[in-house]
Amino acid sequence: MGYKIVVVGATGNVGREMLNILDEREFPVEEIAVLASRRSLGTEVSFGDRTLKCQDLDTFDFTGWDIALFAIGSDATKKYAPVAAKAGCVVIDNSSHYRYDPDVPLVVPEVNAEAVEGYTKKNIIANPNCSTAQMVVALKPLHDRARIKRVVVSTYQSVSGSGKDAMDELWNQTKGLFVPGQEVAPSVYPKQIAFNVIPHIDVFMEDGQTKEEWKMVAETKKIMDPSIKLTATCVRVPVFVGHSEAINIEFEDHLDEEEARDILREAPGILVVDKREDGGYITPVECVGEFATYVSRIRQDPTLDNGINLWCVSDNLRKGAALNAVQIAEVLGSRCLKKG
Ligand code: 11C
Repeated sequence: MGYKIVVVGATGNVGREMLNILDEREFPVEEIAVLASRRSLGTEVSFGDRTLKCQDLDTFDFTGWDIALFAIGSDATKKYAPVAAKAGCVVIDNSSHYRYDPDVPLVVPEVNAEAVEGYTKKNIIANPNCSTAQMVVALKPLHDRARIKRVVVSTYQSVSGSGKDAMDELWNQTKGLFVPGQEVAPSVYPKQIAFNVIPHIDVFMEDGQTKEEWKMVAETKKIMDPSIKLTATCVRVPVFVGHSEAINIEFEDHLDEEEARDILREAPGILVVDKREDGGYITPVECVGEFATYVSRIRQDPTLDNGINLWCVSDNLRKGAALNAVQIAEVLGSRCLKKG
């Protein structure tokens, strides 16, 4: 016996990955519906060896469905998630709309799986931002051992985080730079992304941080520990898929780099690739389509009493979005919505 699953936003980057991952992980699906906005009605998407036709989100009746994986923008989520939740269908939401709501758990299963049980207040569980998800997977086992005081993180985020139009902009702008007359002006991004980097993700806030940077702070505190101090600089890079992060961590207690490496090797969701030689680390193109969060370049920070540096890479459409949402559904199923 399986679950009746709805994927909302099934034609987008994340929605399609949700379908792939439900299939790859053999999630017990009894019935599945794929929903999209009216302009994508009838669009076909793949689910394993089946082809599914998108139905209208506006008129869909969520009654009798168990779990809805939402992968649509915040405004649409605000409108439709309460409709699904009220009909008794548990929403797992990938947008930022509910993340900071104290009545909605924000969950990364490797870190705070038990928080899923708080879904009952609103029938909604939030999925974190991609840059937070992979980082907390790497931070949690180290925090458990040596208590993190402060984190300084710089991100190198792929354009798929901004959606399909941004991937097209990188592709067309890159080609256009070599073909006179076919140059492509920035449109999704405020500056050229091809052969460039842009220190700006999401909107600017009053204090000079961007919202992406603020999210990393707020979400780490909610998922892991409110006492952790964190400062981030988030940068868009001309990579299609895969976010990378250079993370500097200051601990309360001393943590030797060898022990940090051993802890991370044993930690759930992590693969350590850390040979101190040419190519002995992971880059974003190598993590595409993978489930793991990769950690490389683990080393002592000699400028701190108790400091470690590391490099963390993951598929932002997977661990950063669709995979984490499916993992939440797995935990919800095994802890709260048992079938059979
Ligand atoms: C990016 N992290 O790479 C963003 C995408 O809050 O879910 C996801 C935004 C979010 O642009």
